[in-house]
Amino acid sequence: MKSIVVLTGAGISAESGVPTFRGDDGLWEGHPVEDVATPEGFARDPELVHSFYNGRRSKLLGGIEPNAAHLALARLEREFAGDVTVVTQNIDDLHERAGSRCLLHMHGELLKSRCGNCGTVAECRQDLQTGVACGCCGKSGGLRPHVVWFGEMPFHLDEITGLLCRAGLFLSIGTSGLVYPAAGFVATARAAGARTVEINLEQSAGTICFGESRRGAAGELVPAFVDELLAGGDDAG
Ligand code: BJW
Repeated sequence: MKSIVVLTGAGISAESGVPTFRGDDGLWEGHPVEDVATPEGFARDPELVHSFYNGRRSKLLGGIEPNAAHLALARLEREFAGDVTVVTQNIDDLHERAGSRCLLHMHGELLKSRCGNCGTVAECRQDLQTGVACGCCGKSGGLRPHVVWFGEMPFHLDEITGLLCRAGLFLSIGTSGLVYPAAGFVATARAAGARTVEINLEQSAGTICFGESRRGAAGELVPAFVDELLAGGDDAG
């Protein structure tokens, strides 16, 4: 029995009301990406970066819910006879709230903070500010969102590479294919012999790399594809 690796991006959470990054009304709107998603931007203006993430955290905690695509992936993990791992670029917690358990957050988690002084990662459901002290080392000024910015090393890469090399199916959902190393996962999986399927509203920068592309909203296409996989019409099973 082969395994399935699912890569998700901002598009899977769009129907839950979380803006994507690169859409017309995307998350970067009003902010050059270098100001809010690089270590240099944080060093230059930590309050701006905190306010960007504080706004997203309070929105996430204020009524955003998983949608049909998140729920379908959790069902796939429960009911598929082989292993299913979701690798998400998203920092929201919608996959875990939907019930996914085998889940890797390669770009970190919005509901965690990390101390730049002692490295402690802690749950964080409140606003962060530069004056907040770390609960572990007691120093203030070092806390930052536990996320991966441009120029930083994503998390779990060795484990993800191993999974891609053993996958029977690589499914990519709602990602632009612009940001590496995630954008290169399809090539790794394909070289290892996996079936590769993309689900996206539009053509992405990575579409050409996939064996199959399905166009439309994740909330409709993911449940339908999961039904297909569980009915056994798939060569990963
Ligand atoms: C729907 C939908 C619906 C909408 N249904 N679909 C030159 C070449 C190659 C690489 C580089 C380069 N120069 C620099 C780099 C490296 C750099 C990089 O990739 N830059 C590119 C911009 C060129 N990468 C890095 O720095 C990474 N680290 C790194 O490389 O370390 C060194 C290394 C070396 C060797 C091996 C491994 C590593 C780190 C990248 C960190 C990215 N961080 C962010 C912020 C995270 C925290 C936060 O959330 O604020 O991650 S940036 C942002 O982009 C976020 C996302 O996870 C990521 C990807 O965005 P995503 O998910 O694709 O969203 P969108 O908005 O772009 O697209 C949404 C898609 O959904 C669209 O296609 C829509 O059509 C679709 N959609 N609604 C289905 N309802």
